[in-house]
Amino acid sequence: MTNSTSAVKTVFDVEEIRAQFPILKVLVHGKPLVYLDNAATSQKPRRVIKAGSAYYATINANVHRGVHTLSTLATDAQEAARETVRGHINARHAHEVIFTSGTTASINLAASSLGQLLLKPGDEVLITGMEHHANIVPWQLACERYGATLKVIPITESGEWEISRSDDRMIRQFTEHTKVLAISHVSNTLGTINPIKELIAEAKKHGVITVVDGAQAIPHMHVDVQDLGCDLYAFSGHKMYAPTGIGVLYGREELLEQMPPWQGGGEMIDQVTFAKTTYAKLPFKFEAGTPHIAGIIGLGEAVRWLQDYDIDAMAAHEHTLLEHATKELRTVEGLRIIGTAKEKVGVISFVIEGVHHYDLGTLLDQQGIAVRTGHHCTQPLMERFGVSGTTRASFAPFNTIDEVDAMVAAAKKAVKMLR
Ligand code: 7TS
Repeated sequence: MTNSTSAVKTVFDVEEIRAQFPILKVLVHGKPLVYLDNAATSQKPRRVIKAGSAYYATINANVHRGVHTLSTLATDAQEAARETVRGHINARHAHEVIFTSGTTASINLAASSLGQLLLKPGDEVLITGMEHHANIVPWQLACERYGATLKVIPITESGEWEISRSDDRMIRQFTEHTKVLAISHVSNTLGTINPIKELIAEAKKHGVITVVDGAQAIPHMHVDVQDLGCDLYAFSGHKMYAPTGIGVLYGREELLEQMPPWQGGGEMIDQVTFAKTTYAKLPFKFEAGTPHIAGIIGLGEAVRWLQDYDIDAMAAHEHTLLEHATKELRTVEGLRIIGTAKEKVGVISFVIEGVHHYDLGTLLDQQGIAVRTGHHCTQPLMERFGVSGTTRASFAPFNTIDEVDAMVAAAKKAVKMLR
C-alpha cells in the first residue's frame, strides 16, 4: 500500500509503463505475450499486486467489526481506498461510494432497488441497443417483476445512438411513463464514447433517474459524476488495473437514502429484532457481509497508480494505436470494422469474410496474441449488425504499435490459412 506522492508523469513513456506489468514477461506458446484483451480485463501493475498481498501478509482482519489493532488497520485501509475512489470520480461524499463485486453486481443492485422504489405497471425503463447484457438483463428482471416495459434507443450503422444532440429525437425518448434511463458511457464492443451528459440532462428535465454503466469508460477518461449529473454510476475494478471481484456503485446521496437495500445480512443493519430491522447508514446499508477487503485496497492502489499519470496522455496513446489498427486492418481483404463512431476509445471490433472469429482468435493465440472473440455479451448488438460475433482488440497504455502490427500480420497469415 504505497502512498505515492510523486508528481503526475505527463511525458508518456510506454517502456516505463510496460516495466510495471510483470505479466508482460510471460511467454504464450513460446512467444512474448501480446495482450490486446484489456476490455475484458486489464493487466495489473506490480504496485496493485503488492498492495493486495501486503494486506494479507500484514493487516488481514475483518473490517468495521473489532477493536483489535488489525481490524482497525484493515478498516482504515478500506476507508482510505473509499476516499481515494471518491476523489477520483469527484463524488461529493465518500459514503456515496458503495463497494460491490463489479459492474454486474452494481447494476443488479440499482435495478433491484430502483425497481422496488419506482416501477409499477405501465412504467418504462429506457436503455440503448449497444448495452452489455449486464445493463439489459437486470432491467428486464425488474420490468418483469413490476410490470414495466423495456424501451431501446436504436443504434446507427456507425455504432452511435440514433438520436442526436441537436434535434428533438432526444427529447421524444422520454414519456410520462419513463422512470429510469440506463446507458453505457462507452460501448465494450464498438468502443463508442456516448454523449451521455446531454442525455442525462434531458432525462433530468423529465424527472427520470439516470444510471450509467461506466465499466469501459473509467479506465480511459476523467469521470466526474457531479459534472455528468448522473444519479448512479457503475464500474469494475478489474478493467482499471485493480483486482477482480471488486467494483463500485456511485450513488447520489439523496437517492441512495431513498433506495431500499438490495441484500440483507451483517453490517447493513442498525437494529435487528424478529419483528423488524432498521438499516445502517450509507454506504453500509448496501454492503451486506464481509467485503472483498484486499480487492478494495487494490482498487485504491490502482486509482493512485492511474493518478500518477496523465490519463489524457494514456488515452492519446491508445488512440494512436486505434488509428493505426484501423488503417492497417483495412488492408486485410474482406475485413469489416464494426463500430466506426467519431468518438471511440481504443477498442476495435471486426469481422472477416469467410473467417470465423473463433478460428482467427485461436490462430492469433498461437502467435501469443490475446484478443477476444464472440458476442462480447452484446447479443442484441450483434443482431443489429447481422453478425454472430466479432474479433475484438482492446488497448491499454502498455500496448505498442509493434504489437498492433503483430496482430495485423498474424490476421493476414490466418486469413491465408483459413480461406
Ligand atoms: N458493462 C460493460 C460495458 C462491460 O464491458 C462489462 C464487461 C460489464 C458491464 C460487466 O462487467 P463485470 O466486471 O461485472 O463482468 N465487459 C466484458 C467484455 O467486454 N469482455 O469481457 C467482459
